[in-house]
This record gives sequence, structure tokens and C-alpha cells, in this order.
Amino acid sequence: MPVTRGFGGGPRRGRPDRLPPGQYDTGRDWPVLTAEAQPVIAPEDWSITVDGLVERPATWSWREAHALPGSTYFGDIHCVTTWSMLDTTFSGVSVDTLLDHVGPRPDAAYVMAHCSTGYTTNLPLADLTGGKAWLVWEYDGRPLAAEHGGPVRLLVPHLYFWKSAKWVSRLELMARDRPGFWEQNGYHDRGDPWLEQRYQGDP
Ligand SMILES: Nc1nc2c(c(=O)[nH]1)N[C@H]1C(S)=C(S)[C@@H](COP(=O)(O)O)O[C@H]1N2
Ligand SMILES: [Mo]
Repeated sequence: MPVTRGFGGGPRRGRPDRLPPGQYDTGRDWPVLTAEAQPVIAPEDWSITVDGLVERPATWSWREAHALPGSTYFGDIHCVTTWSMLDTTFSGVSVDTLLDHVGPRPDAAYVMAHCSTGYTTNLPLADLTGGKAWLVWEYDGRPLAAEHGGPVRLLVPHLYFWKSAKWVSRLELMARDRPGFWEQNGYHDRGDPWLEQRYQGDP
């Protein structure tokens, strides 16, 4: 697989520089954290809309999203509840690909990710561009399980995992920041695990 690993090329698992402060390695035990009732969404009933401050709002069905150039993430994920899972592989499409189609307007600076369940989370637009964010439908080469957000979730692995909205259905580009579900309940607006941005008021 054409992936770039950390310098040295050897296995990094277990190396202390692998885990952000306050995190532990959960191994292959992937916890499920869902605030709402878990929906069951058939792929043919799923779609993603990108709208708000864009030139050409667009909606992709499951089939249309799969016809876009694919993209794979290989690396780590970090949950604010202190587990990290190392060397994960997720496949889908880069958010850059969707944004290229819709054309963000110059005043677009933030994004609200909406789920069909009502869950929301806000992100700076800059955290969704430059190959840092994906819509994913595969984990470890298999369809993403429903409890982990299948058929399709957002993946923003450089931020705490509450930003990776499960059952994502809409990305709304906005001029000003607005708090999503957990952000209204005390979690940080950005959530960088390396800066330990867990709660509102953290650096
Ligand atoms: N729709 C939705 N997305 C969500 C959540 C949620 O409750 N609902 N929880 C968030 C949180 S807090 C985390 S840590 C991860 C958990 O994803 P997982 O259940 O696949 O581990 O999903 C995030 N995305
Ligand atoms: Mo979380």
C-alpha cells in the first residue's frame, strides 16, 4: 500500500511519541460511543449534501460517491475519553474531492457536519481540506459497521474523534463558527489531541 510511515520505517506501536498526552492504546478493541439511538441506514438511502457558502451545492448518492476517486487513510485515531487506536485503515473519498466540486465561497471559514440522526459537530474549514478529512465507508477493507457510523461517516483523524460524525449526511459551509452537539455541552470547538483541547477553555 502506498503509505508514508513515520521516520525510521519500523513499527512505531508502543513508542511513547505515538500517543497524544493523556491517551492510552486500546489495541484492536474499538469502543462504540453514540449519543443518540443507533440508526439503520441502507446504502441506497444514504446521501451526502455539501451546501451553505458554496458556489454549486451538490448531493451525492452512495453510487455517485463511489464513482469519485477513492482515498485511503492509514494511521491513528484518538477519542477524548482517552482511548487511541493505532494503525487504522479507512477508505472512502477525500473531503477535498467534494469541496472541489462545490467550490467554497471566499467567506466560508467553518463547517457544520450534520448527521441524519440530528447529531452535529463544527469544524474549521481548514481542518477538512488539504488531505486531512474523509467520508469513509470501509474499515480494514470491510464495510463500515452500523454502530461505527456505517454506511458512511466523516473521518477527521487529526482531531478528537467526536468530530468524526457518524451517519454523516450534510456538510454546511458557514462564515462564522457555531457549536455542534458536544461543543454546546462543554467540549472544545477545535479538539486537537496533541494540544489536549478537550473542553471549552482548554488552550
Ligand atoms: N452521529 C454521531 N456521531 C458521532 C458520535 C455520536 O454520538 N453520534 N459520537 C462521537 C464521538 S464522542 C466519538 S468518540 C466517535 C465514536 O465513534 P465510534 O463509536 O465508531 O468509536 O464518534 C463521534 N461521532
Ligand atoms: Mo468521544
